[in-house]
Amino acid sequence: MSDRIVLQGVSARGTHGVLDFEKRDGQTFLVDVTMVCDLERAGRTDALSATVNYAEVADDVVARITGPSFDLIERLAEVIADEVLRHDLVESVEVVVHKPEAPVGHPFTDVQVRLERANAAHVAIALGSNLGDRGQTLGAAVQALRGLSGLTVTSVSAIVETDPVGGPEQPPYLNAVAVGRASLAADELLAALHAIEAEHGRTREIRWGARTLDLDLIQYGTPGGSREVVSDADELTLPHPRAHERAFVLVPWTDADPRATLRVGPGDAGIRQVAELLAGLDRSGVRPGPRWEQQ
Ligand code: A4P
Ligand code: MG
Repeated sequence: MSDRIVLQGVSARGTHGVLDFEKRDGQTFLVDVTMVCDLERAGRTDALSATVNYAEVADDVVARITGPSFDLIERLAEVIADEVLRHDLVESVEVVVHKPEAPVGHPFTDVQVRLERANAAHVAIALGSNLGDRGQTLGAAVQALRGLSGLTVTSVSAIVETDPVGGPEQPPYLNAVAVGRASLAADELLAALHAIEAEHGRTREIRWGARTLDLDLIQYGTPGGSREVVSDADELTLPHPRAHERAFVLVPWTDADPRATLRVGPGDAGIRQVAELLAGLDRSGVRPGPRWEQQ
């Protein structure tokens, strides 16, 4: 694939840097984004919906430059790459962050960080625990997810404590959601999640009963995108059939990814913002949970 959209020199003031005055006074950052994507359909149809809107990408870049301060331009470049890769059409992206006013201590013309990232299926994984040391188990589970080859975890929610929904009488849960990009196929990812559950002493006696660790694959692939998997198979139902009605999934999911969407029915009309679905749910059983011990 050699088609590309190149957006160069998007600039704004930001407060990224290690030194106090950089965080206080700010300086100019410039960003170049090169998106590798198949542009033939856009070229044939002349439809904006068949391509990536570079004005939207520029908005996202500026929002990240002017957003929360990072110490490193490596981190700024990484979060910009994550943002660009939300567009399913983008197969890979190169991001360059320039910091021409960096405190280098000598005359210089530019310093830049350049990174390249490949796209994959965007996934959401729900974590739950209501037996044993729940916080410790969730932390270890996130570490195990980060260690999976074929999965890049891009964001993890805060932990929430939740009243149990369904099943026999059981203790309250800690829940969280991790989102990322998977090059593992959906069934391979589910098998990896089951292996992590098993490492944490999960046994399956009572469906919906208490458990040390539950890892559910909520969604595989962006709804409406080329990598989306929809399945009604018992061994792997996608999207997860109960996620849309569960505040204990949607609250942490919007925390990890405020712009997440979920398929609740067929076609484009069946794709909904997770934040919107959540607005219609009773959230009274979901409370802030403990801080992450480690992840
Ligand atoms: N399976 C099919 N689709 C999927 C999928 N998308 N992700 C199959 C994960 N697994 C999927 O799951 C049973 C079978 O579902 C697996 O063999 C898998 O191949 P399980 O984890 O063995 O059993 P489970 O967790 O008891 O069932 P399930 O259906 O995952 O239960 P839920 O719906 O997740 O409910 N209340 C609160 N507050 N917080 C919770 O986390 N969790 C549950 C479990 C109930 N109440 C809760 C919570
Ligand atoms: Mg489960």
